[in-house]
Amino acid sequence: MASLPPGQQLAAAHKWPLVGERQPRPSDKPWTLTITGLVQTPQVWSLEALQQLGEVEQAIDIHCVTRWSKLGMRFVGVPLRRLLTLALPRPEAKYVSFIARSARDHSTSLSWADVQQLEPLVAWQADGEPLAVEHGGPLRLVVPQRYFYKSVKWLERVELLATDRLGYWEAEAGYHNHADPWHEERYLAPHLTKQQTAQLLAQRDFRGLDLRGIVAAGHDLTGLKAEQALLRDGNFQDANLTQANFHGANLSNAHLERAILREAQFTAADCEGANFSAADLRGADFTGASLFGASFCDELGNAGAILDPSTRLPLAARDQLMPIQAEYVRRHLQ
Ligand SMILES: Nc1nc2c(c(=O)[nH]1)N[C@H]1C(S)=C(S)[C@@H](COP(=O)(O)O)O[C@H]1N2
Ligand SMILES: [Mo]
Repeated sequence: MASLPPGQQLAAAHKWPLVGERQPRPSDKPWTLTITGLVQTPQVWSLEALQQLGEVEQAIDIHCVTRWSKLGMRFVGVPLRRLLTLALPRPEAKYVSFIARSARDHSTSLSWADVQQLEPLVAWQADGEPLAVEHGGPLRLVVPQRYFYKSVKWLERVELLATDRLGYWEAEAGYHNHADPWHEERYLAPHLTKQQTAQLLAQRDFRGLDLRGIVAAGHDLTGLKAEQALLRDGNFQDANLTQANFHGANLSNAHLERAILREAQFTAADCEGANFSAADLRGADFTGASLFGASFCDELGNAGAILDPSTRLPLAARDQLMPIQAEYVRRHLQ
C-alpha cells in the first residue's frame, strides 16, 4: 500500500480518534478568522463570509504521529492560499503561524514553502458532516502530507512572520517541526547522554522523569519504577520488565518488542503507537490505558505478543486498536 507512510496503520473506517485538546475556549463572541502579521491588508472573516468565498472539497489523508492513519477523508472548506492572496502577503513573510481559540492558545506553524506546496484547507466539514466540536468545529486547518499535529483545531488566527514561531507540540514536547510522515519526522532526537542513561538504568527508578527516547534495549529492569515517567519513543526491546510499574506513564511510540512484561502495570498509561509485538504480557494490566495505534503483532498478524486470560486488556482499551491488532488480541485473549 503505497499510500500508507512507514510505521502507520489504518484506523477502522468509522473511527476517528480524538487527540489533544477536547474543546475550544468558551466565548460569547461569534467565530471569526483573522489574518494578520506581515500582510498589506489584514482580514477578518465571519464563518458565513468564509463560506461565500467558494468552497472546495478535498480528499486528504490523515496521519497521526501516534501511528494511526485515515485515508481519503473528504474535507470541505476554503483553500488557505485563497485567503492569503486576499490579505496580500509582504515579501518578508517566510512562516505562517496558526493559532487556536483554546485555553492554551494552541498553535502550530508551517514554512512559506510548505504553505505553497501542500494546499492546506481551512475546513468546516468532514465526510459530509459539519466538523464536530471535538474535532475542531466550527473551523480547523487540515494540512495534507504532514503529521496531523500541523492541523490546528478551532482555527481563529493566521499570522505571517519573518522568523518561525514554534507551535505547542513542537516547543513543549519536541515534535519535529517539519512533520513529514514519509520521512517519519516524528520527534527530535533524545537529549540524554550515555552516562545519564547508564545511571538511570542501574537505579531502576524513572518516576516522574522526562526520559524521552531513552535507550534501554536488552537491559534487566525487573521491578522498574516508572510511574508518571515520560518515556515517549523509548527503546525497551528485549528488556526484562517483569513487574515494572508504568502507571500513568507516557509510552507513546515506545518500542517494547520481545520485552518480558509479566505482571507489568500499564494502568492509566498513554501507550499510543507503542509496539508490544512478541512481548510476554502474561499478567500485565492495561486498565485505563490509551492504546490508539498500539501494536501487539505485525501487519500480517505474526510476531504476536504472548497474551493469556491473566492479561488485563479491558474492552475500552481494545476498542481503540486498529483492526488487525484488535483481531489478534480478540483471538488470543479468550
Ligand atoms: N487546538 C488544538 N489543535 C490540535 C491539537 C490540540 O491539542 N489543540 N492537537 C493536534 C494533534 S497532536 C492531532 S493528532 C490532531 C487531532 O485531531 P482530532 O482530535 O480531530 O483527531 O489535532 C491537532 N490539532
Ligand atoms: Mo497527534
